[in-house]
Amino acid sequence: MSIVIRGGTVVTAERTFAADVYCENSKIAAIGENLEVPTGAEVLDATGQYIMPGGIDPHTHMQLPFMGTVASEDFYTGTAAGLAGGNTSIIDFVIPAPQQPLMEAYNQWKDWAEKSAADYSFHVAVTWWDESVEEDMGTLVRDHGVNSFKHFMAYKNAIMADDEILVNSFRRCMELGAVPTVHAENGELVFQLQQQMLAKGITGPEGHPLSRPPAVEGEAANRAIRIAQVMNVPIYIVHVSCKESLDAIVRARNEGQRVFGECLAGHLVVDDSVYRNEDFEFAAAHVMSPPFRSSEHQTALWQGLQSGNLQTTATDHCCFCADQKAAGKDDFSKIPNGTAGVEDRMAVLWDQGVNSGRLTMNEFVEVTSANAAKIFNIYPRKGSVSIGADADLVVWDPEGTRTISAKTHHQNIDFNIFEGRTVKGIPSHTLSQGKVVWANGELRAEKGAGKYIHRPAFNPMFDALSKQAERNAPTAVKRKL
Ligand code: DUC
Ligand code: ZN
Ligand code: ZN
Repeated sequence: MSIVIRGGTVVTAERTFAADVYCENSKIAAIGENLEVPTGAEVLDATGQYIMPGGIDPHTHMQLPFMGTVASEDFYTGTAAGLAGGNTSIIDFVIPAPQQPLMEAYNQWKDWAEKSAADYSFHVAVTWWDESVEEDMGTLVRDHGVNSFKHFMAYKNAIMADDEILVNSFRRCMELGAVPTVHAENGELVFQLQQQMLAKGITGPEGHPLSRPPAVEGEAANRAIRIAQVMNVPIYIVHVSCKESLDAIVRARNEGQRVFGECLAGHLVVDDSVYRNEDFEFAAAHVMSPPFRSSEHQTALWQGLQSGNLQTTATDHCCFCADQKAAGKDDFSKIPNGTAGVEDRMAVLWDQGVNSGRLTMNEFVEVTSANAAKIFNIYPRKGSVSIGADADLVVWDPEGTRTISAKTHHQNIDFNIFEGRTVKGIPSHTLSQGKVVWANGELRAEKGAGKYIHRPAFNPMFDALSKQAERNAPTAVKRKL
């Protein structure tokens, strides 16, 4: 199976140049002008279009069992919808129930993900702690290509990781060469603020952001970053939604700490007025955590991306339909948290980022694929257009437009947080493993075609960190008796 993409302009994180791209056996085999290719190769005309690495969404939750229900999007429908939007890989989350062995949960998620239409990988959440967790983390890193572990600092009485778990797990991550990631919200504060809102009679979705103000996120982000500093391990903060968290990241980065930040397409363009809408279905459909914020936070997030203090964009794709959201009709704290976006992230980022001049095309590639590939150690196999890389590519039509709507999207959810937004700049074609899986509106996703991506432990970065720790190591004071 071979294909040549002719006449386009290649855009990578580093540069922009005119070239044909030839793919053979799922890999990029040649890049250059007027390439001579074997007869029989399929030809795709990309005149006037950009050839970029397919998107990597480093934060999705397909078919997640959560808050008494299960996310409506499964690994097939979700990855297929991603392909329609130019997204060719996801990193999803294995989330063990408290006391559930990590390996058991990992095997369960692997099983569910076999139907994926695009390549996928897993962060594994640490939701509890004992020696078996420590051991399983080692097995996951050594034998299963997991190099990142997730910690929910919120969701008290469910999957929340307290400071004891964070310290133990971060230390273990450092030993293993794995990156700890955190959902940064102070779970105790959220819990108590929820009770306060309900006691005041605030039971509707407007109570959701009131119980999760920016300070709640900023405190947790700062705490996680400082724990990581003491444990001498890098850290990745997922879905940074507000200035307070970003400030904590910037402070630590300015001090030389290795801190990475992700923001969501939704947080960049949707504001918190949605929670005050009188229509319960509309407001509840936007309930996700952390919540959408007021516009000054959006400005801060864009600045974070522009300055490089935030490196990745994601979606936290976690779909619940109206009948599922109705579980919180009389109590906002019971509305399943989650919104969709895996199909829309790239177009929203291009439309609001590149068309507005906030991001260059190369920066667009950085924040939609290359940086995630680097941080999670799958670069240049993913996130690049280079010889030997996986042939996961998007052919981007900068003149094409689409009006986003739940009526026409491919995501398995009855709502779209970007509803009615007309975006300019859309994928005309998506290639996964060298095969055209999206062609001018035709989705050719294949159930089970996606492959599991092994992500090796990140030893070079950790070697540097342990050298730094040795330099800074305290010594005992010799005292006279
Ligand atoms: N936030 C959500 O909105 N949904 C899933 C989990 C999370 O942290
Ligand atoms: Zn989260
Ligand atoms: Zn999430």
